[in-house]
Amino acid sequence: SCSSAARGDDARPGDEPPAALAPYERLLPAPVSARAEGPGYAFGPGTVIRTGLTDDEEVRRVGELLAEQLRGPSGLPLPVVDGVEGDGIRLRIDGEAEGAGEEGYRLESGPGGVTLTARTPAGLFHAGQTLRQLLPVSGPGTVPGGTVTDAPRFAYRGAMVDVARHFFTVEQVKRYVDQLAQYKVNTLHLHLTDDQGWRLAIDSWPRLAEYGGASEVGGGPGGHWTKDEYRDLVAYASERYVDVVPEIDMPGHVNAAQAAYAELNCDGTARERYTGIKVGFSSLCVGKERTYEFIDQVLGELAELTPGKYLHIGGDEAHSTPAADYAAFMDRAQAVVAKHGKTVVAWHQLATARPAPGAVLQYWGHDRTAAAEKAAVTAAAKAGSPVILSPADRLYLDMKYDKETKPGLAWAGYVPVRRAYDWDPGTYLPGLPESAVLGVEAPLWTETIATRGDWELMAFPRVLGLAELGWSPPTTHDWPSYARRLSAQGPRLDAQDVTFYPAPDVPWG
Ligand code: TNX
Repeated sequence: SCSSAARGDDARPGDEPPAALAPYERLLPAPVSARAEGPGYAFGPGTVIRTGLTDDEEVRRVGELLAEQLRGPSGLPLPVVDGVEGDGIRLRIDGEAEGAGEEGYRLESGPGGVTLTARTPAGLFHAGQTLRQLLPVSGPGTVPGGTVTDAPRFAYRGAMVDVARHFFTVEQVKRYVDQLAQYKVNTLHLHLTDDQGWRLAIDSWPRLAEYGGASEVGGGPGGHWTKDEYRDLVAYASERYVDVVPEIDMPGHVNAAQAAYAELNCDGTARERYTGIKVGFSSLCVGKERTYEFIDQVLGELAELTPGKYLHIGGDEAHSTPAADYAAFMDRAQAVVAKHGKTVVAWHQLATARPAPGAVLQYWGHDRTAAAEKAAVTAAAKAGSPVILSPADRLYLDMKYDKETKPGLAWAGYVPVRRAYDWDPGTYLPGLPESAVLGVEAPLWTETIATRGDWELMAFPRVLGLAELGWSPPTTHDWPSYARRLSAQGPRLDAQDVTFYPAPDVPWG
């Protein structure tokens, strides 16, 4: 792949990476505890995956998926069978599994096999991802003897993609889901609409996707997803224990909708399509009743497509909406979300209006964000709004790594790999206790990103830092150790044909 070509010129075949890590030391995200002990389990042609009782269909599905993920690298048949007795890989649900919580697990490896135990199928899925990392990148291999006990630090570990600025296929998004889920990321936030394009078919307003979807930054053809394609993506993510949080951005970032429907404009005139990269120029018509019929129907259809509990309503950069109008609009938009049985997520600007009880705020400020703006977020958190941290100068995957990075923006500064990882979400915002932090999310805005290669180059390896910050206990936080573990992921990413930036601050082998 491009990454190995870019870095490997003086490495000879057979060279070990500097200080090669033993399997239990290279896990990423770092687990709560991992201990190597005694002889391990050798995978071979006879290895089976045992998924307990026949009637537990979900565990069976987790087993099938794990088998699929291990077959390619190992070259083994790995049949999935019922029952738990006997050698091999055993998946066990245990309602009492200590310390496991909703997503945690225990992995025990010895000569007779590897036992994965969790309270939930999600926990078993995560255990399976750990097992993948304990095996070699290719070939059957041996899982060394030992035990891993693990559970996440934060409930929400997310990544966002903006499919509005540039359109991407469902297939490409699924590929990202697989890449993320193997590092225990459990939420995919989809930025579905913006000035440049509307990407999801809405039955009651068909021109949103048909006309509003047929454009993108730079003047390309754009595109949109049908409801069936979208349902398929949501189901695919859900089988990998990734929840989809869909976003319809409002009251700003709506030019595509206003180009499709004249009635969404205060002056009753349809807007021209927009293919540039400015922000903050469009606004829904706050004083018009039709606006609220529109958001009710759109969010109603979206809620029906969404098994998860969150709907994201944007609320950022509404520079063309006066503050009082913004607050009045967001009151009504939040009520619409509640009416459809969902919980609001919005960008942190909602803190300056009136967040509904329990509305989640997504903070996207940076080190130079005004103290008053940060204080509004912590005040809302004290009043009951959980916070998702997406600091732009840490987790924005569209920020350039350094001045050499071709795609990307730099308004929040450069974000090298170390900067993306080396901070603490639990103490990041002054006055925001860790208990108010729902989790972390890394957004990928796509004004400058139009291809799978650029997408992956910007996301990898920084999104692994997000995965680690979201999952691993703070006691494991240590840049040199993280950098070594990250370097150990290089060959895995290469084997999966992931384009990643061979960042100079990481000791790649
Ligand atoms: C800010 S972050 C935006 C987006 C841009 C992004 C580019 C946020 C809530 N709004 O509209 O795409 O910066 O980095």
